[in-house]
Amino acid sequence: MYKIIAVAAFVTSAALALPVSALAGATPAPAAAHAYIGYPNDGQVVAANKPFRVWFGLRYMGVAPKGVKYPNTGHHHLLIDTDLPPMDQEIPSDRNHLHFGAGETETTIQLPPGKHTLQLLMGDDMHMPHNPPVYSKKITVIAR
Ligand SMILES: [Cu+2]
Repeated sequence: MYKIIAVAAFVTSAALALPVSALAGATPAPAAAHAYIGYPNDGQVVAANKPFRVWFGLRYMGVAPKGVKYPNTGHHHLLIDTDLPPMDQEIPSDRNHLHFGAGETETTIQLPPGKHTLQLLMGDDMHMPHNPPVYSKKITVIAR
């Protein structure tokens, strides 16, 4: 009788574990990996409708172009005025989710007047977030 109860408990915990593992992509990332926006700074004022440079920072992980599967690498995605996308799906590609599939570590963007947010999210060779996902702090820039 005790044996049956133990098996039932195991099955329950295994079933509960499934949705958790589905919250990230399949490609592992080093636990220490860390993305950050080197420029602009959080709260920085930039000129509206004028190009400015955004620097992508990454520690304890490497950059590889899209389609290249190599351990502990990925490519940058710049999220503009949006929240993090689902971590178990391919990162969208639109004006709010820019892919840097050539392995770029900086870009130039311009923003209309107002308050905007920028955030980096790493994706693997298939544009999926890693496990655990590697993303920067979301920063605010003011364009005026
Ligand atoms: Cu991508």
